[in-house]
Amino acid sequence: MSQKLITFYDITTKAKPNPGPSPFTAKVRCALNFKGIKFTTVWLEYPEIEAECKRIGAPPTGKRPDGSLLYTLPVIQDLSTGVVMSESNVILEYLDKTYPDTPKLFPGNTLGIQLAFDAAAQTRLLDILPLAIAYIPAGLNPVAEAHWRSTRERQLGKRVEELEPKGEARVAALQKIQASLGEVDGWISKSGEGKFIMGDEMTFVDISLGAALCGVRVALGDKGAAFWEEISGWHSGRWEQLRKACEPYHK
Ligand SMILES: N[C@@H](CCC(=O)N[C@@H](CS)C(=O)NCC(=O)O)C(=O)O
Repeated sequence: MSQKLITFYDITTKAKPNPGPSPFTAKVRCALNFKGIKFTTVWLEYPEIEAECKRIGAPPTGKRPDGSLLYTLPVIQDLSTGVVMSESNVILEYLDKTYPDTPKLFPGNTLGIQLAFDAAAQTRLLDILPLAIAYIPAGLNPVAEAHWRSTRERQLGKRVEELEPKGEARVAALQKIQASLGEVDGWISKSGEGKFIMGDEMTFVDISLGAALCGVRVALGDKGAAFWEEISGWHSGRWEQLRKACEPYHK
């Protein structure tokens, strides 16, 4: 595969040319690199996403609270097949089927079981959000920050900074995160000594979790480094190890 077959739409942040904090675009970026599929990135600011998705025919992925269609990234356009797709897990499934000679995200018959595992694990990871979300706006360009805040804060009914627990509430939130991640660590540990859910072989679940952790680390930046240090010390270093395993693909 010498030509760049895939156009990959990702979200611009101040981290550019490095990727930003979106766990969903990170998942597709990591999967493309893991598979060695050549791609070019089109970077979009948040307010540009809807118009560009409509222009290229990328389907909406949901609805906003007011009932209007929601267009999100990641999106890929595959120049070899003409396919334009949104929805990260659907994209990964497509890449595995369309490029069978590249490393497998879903080896054997593991598609269903891995999707189910990931869905359960991601709900546990979401507990991190209240402690990380307030760091995201600092990484966005002004035009994107206004859009990002207005969509999120309208839904939340408060500023994202107000979500961050303080004092005793923070201690309790950290305990909850540790317990939730502990559950996931327990499940992965059942697979044996290897770093990954399938032992030594990296597959979809590891990329999905590792990419999300890469995103969290980017979101936290220097100001939130102490929180990441804390997470890194839990569960025999499981989370930093997963993040590090994905880091070479998060580029
Ligand atoms: N279920 C979608 C979720 C993607 C998603 O929520 N993307 C966010 C960025 S993290 C987005 O593009 N939001 C557009 C907006 O807020 O206008 C997927 O897995 O691809």
